[in-house]
Amino acid sequence: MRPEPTESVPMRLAPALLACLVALPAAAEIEITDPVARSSSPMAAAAYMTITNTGETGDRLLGVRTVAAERAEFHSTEMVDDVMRMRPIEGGIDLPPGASVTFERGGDHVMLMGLAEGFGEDGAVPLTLSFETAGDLEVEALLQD
Ligand SMILES: [Cu+2]
Repeated sequence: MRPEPTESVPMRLAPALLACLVALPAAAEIEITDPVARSSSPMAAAAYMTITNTGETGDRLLGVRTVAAERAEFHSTEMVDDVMRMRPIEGGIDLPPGASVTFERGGDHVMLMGLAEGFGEDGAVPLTLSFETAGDLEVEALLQD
């Protein structure tokens, strides 16, 4: 007797579910948790998440790109004379073994400028994070109000 061939059913995943799934990294050493995005104006948005190097070798976050905006870069935030100033983080971000970097509101963040038409229409923003060792990892940041 032959086993019945299993039928493969193409699935359309809801963005929320997708956001969970992409937390499983392509390279096992980098873990990305809670990726979310928030639009601050019709022109710009920021993305937040925690990136952890769970491996035993160091890595380095080199850059970010997206089809959802003209420009994507890492920013730091600092208070200068009671004014919040953002500036691009140059030269990548080191991730020694066991280290995490957290992008969060009011702190370091992923800045998206020149939002593409239909930005976040399906409730998520696709981001590609480039690592020196782990290579490119895809993330779907869940769009929040
Ligand atoms: Cu910024």
